[in-house]
Amino acid sequence: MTELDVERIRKDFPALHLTVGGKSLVYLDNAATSQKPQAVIDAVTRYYAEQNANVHRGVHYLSELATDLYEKSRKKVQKFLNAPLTCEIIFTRGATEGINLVAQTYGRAHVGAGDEVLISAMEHHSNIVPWQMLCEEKGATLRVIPMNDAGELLVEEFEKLLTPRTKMVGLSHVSNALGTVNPVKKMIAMAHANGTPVLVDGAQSAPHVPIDVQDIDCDFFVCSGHKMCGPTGIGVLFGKAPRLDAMPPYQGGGDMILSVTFEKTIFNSLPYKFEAGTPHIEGAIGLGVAVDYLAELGMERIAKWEDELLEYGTRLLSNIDGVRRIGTAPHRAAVLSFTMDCAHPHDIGQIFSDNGVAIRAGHHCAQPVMQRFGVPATARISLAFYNTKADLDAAAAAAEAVKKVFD
Ligand code: 7TS
Repeated sequence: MTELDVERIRKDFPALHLTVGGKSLVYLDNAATSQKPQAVIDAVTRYYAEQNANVHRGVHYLSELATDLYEKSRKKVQKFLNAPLTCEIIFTRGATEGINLVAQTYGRAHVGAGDEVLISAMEHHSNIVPWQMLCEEKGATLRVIPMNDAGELLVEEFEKLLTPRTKMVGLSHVSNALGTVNPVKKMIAMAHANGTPVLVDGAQSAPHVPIDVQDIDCDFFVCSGHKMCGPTGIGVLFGKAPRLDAMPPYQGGGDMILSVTFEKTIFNSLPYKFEAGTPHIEGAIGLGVAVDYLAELGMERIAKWEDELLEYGTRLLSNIDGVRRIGTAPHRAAVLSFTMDCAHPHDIGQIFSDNGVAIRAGHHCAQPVMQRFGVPATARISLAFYNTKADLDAAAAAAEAVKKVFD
């Protein structure tokens, strides 16, 4: 396997060449959102300049062109996730909307009073709150798979929590707060042995590791385009066709119907049943270009380079006195969360920013993770394939600057 030519790749990303406050930007907040390559920016601009029309309704040239581009993107995403069928790819606003869609359709139809929904202790709020809302509505109970002090899920506890009452499992593939890569394939097999479907939150895995929804055998998989070099406001829900087919629609409106009378509406087939209204056309087109871009670099190569960066960054941080790493599982991806004895994470984030280094500080929309580790917040470095060891050197220098100010 040849290695990534990171210096060449960086030329594709205009934002990586910005200066902030007179310093070259070092962008290490990729878990929040990734930067975009010129090809994606161009695709979005081209759509508005040369291809703009609504999809699935016009017989005129532009509408057919826009529809063709929109549907080609669906195929590209299908290939990227290795989904068996194109109609199993639903365009959403993002991972959050995908999870809400499943909770409100599959969940409402299958979870009843006394049932249980099982999620992990390291979920993002978007894979907690929709299930909590569903459980409250239905009189069901939300159960939580615990984790150890390294931030690894306790798989044997998961097995014990699976009972005939468990109607749904929601699992993050990679934790945004800890970086832990969860053994989803194994856990999905265990859930299936219990007759329970599994939704995998791939918001933090799809940008970093090869995804094969057939291999892991998940029932649902969600991800966000903006974390994968694509536009904001576009994401993907993969669902196994028989499950999606049996689910009621999420929203009603145009495009999701075959026929409407005041007495009765016949819903459209997959995937349109779940795409009510005018979709985010340029977002889907841009996402298609983004997944092509990632696939051309090669997700295996991306994962290998990011692993090398993660190891390098972990070593740098571990050598700084007073740094506590949060999330020390052996199998992690792209995320380095930490606290420092001398400063609050928000102050760390500010001083990093003063040094041109963009990281995130806060609870990362994973407050239960913060509670589990007894911290109010963490500072978080999160990587992408276009990052370099020099970026991590700059982060380490910024951490030393924090110590100078606060120690
Ligand atoms: N799931 C995980 C694991 C995430 O990390 C995020 C966003 C989401 C779901 C929601 O994605 P959205 O695109 O629908 O908003 N995580 C982060 C983060 O770590 N920092 O900012 C957003």
